[in-house]
Amino acid sequence: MSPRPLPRPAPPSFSGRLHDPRTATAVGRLLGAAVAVCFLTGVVSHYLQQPPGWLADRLPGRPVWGYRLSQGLHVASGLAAIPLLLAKLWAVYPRLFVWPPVRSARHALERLSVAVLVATAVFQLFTGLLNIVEWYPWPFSFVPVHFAVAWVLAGSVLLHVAVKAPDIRAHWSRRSAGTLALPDEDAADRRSLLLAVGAAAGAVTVTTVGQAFTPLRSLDLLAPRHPDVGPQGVPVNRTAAAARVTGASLRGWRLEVLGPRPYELSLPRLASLPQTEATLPIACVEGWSVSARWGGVRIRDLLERAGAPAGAAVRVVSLEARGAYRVMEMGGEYAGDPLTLLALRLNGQVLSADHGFPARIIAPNRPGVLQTKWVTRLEVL
Ligand SMILES: Nc1nc2c(c(=O)[nH]1)N[C@H]1C(S)=C(S)[C@@H](COP(=O)(O)O)O[C@H]1N2
Ligand SMILES: [Mo]
Repeated sequence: MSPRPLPRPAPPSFSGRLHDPRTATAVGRLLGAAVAVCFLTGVVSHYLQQPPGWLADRLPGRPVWGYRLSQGLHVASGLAAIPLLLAKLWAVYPRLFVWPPVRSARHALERLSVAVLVATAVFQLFTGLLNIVEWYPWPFSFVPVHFAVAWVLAGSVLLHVAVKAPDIRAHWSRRSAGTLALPDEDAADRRSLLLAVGAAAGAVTVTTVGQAFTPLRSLDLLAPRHPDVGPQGVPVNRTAAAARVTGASLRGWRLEVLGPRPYELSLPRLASLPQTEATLPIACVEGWSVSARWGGVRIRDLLERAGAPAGAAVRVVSLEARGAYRVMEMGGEYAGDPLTLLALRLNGQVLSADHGFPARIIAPNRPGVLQTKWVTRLEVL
C-alpha cells in the first residue's frame, strides 16, 4: 500500500501579498543591524560589570563617555528592534501554516531553529524593556539570564542567516529582483510598508534616546527617565530610603581605608584633603545617562596614603545594609586614574542623601551600577 498524503486541514488564506521573502529580507536587514548593535554593546556592558580576571585590571578609563555611548546604543537599538521584530513576524507568520508541517529532517531542524530564534528574540526584547522600567515580574535574576539568552539568540541569528543565505542573496537589493525575471508588482506597496516600519522604529528612537543623548532631551517623551529630573539635576535609581541609609546609620561616619598602612578619616578631614573637579557622566545600565560636575578626593591619593603599590586594585564597600551594588571592585587602571574620585560634591553642592552622601565613587567610562554610593570603606587588594 502506498502511504496516503496527510489530509490538509482547511488552511487560513493569506490574501496580503507582502508576506514574501523580499519583505522579510528588507525588514530582516534592519532588524539584524539592530540586534547586532544590541548584542555587541551588551557584551561590552557585561564584561565591564563582571570582567574576567585577566581583563579586570586593564579596562580603560578613556574615553570617559565610552560606556555612556555603548549603553545608550544598547537600549536604543533594543527599543528600535521591537517594532522591527513585530514587522518581521508579520511578514513571515503565514509560514507557520505550511503543510505538511514537517517535510524532512532538514525541514524539521529549520523550523526548530526558527522557533528558538523567535522565542529568544521575544524574550530578550521583553525582559530588556521591563528592565529599563525596573519591573521584574519573573523569578530569575535578570542579568545572568539576559546575558546567557543573548548568546542563544546570537547563535540562532547566525544559523538563520546561513540557512536563508540563498533567499537573502536573491532579495537583498532591488537589482536582484531583476534576476528573478519576474516584475515586482508589489514594489510600491512594499515601499509603503517599509516606510511605515522605518517611521515606527524612528519614532520609538527619537522619543526615548533623549534619556541618554541629552541634546534630544526635550523629545524624551516615552523613556522611563528624564535626564534632568532628580535631586541636584541628576536622576536617582536607588534612593537613600530604599537602601535604608538614614541619619542614624550615618552618625559617626568615617572613611576606613584598609591597606599596608590602614587609616580612618572623618568627613571634615576628608574635605580638607586636596580636592579634584571632574565632569563625568553617570551612565545607568537601564539606559539613562547624564553628565555632571563632581568634586572630591582622588582614589589614587587615598590608596597611596594607605601604602598601596602603584596599580593596585580596590574593593569599595557601601554602608547600605544589603543590595546587589553594596560592594564593588575596581581594577588598577581605574583606581589609578586621576579622574576617579571619592566624590563629596555634585554640581557645586554637597552630595544629597540620594546621590550618596557623604561620599560616593565616580569614575570615567564605567557602568552606573559601579558608581557606588554611601561609601564607608576602601580595601586595597
Ligand atoms: N550603594 C549603592 N550604590 C549605587 C547603587 C546602589 O543600589 N547602591 N545604584 C547604582 C546605580 S544602578 C546607578 S545608575 C548610580 C546612580 O547614581 P545616582 O543615583 O547618583 O544618579 O548609582 C549606583 N550606586
Ligand atoms: Mo543604574
